[in-house]
Amino acid sequence: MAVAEVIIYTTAYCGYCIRAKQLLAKKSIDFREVNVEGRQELRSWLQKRTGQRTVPQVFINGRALGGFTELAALEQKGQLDPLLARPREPSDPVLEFAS
Ligand SMILES: N[C@@H](CCC(=O)N[C@@H](CS)C(=O)NCC(=O)O)C(=O)O
Repeated sequence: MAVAEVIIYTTAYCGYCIRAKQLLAKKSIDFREVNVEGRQELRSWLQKRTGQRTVPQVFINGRALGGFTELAALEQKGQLDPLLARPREPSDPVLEFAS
């Protein structure tokens, strides 16, 4: 059972976002979804924070993981579950835009 804080930044018509959410849902992982559409300040923050211009962007316990491709690669290598199993700690980064 996942206990980490998972936040995924998305837009509505985004195939990679759907695939990322499906992967998480298939694993019964609770996540918070933040739609960045029409939120320029949030989009700018996200680009600065991740160095990426695309969505989705997935964060686990405040750390940027990447998009669907990175999420799926971690899952395939068996490296996703350990990240999801670790609860958020006070020393983990706080996301300025988490809703
Ligand atoms: N490799 C990325 C691809 C993500 C991607 O291409 N997302 C599209 C939307 S589905 C996007 O943000 N396109 C806008 C752009 O490329 O600027 C992933 O796996 O998440």
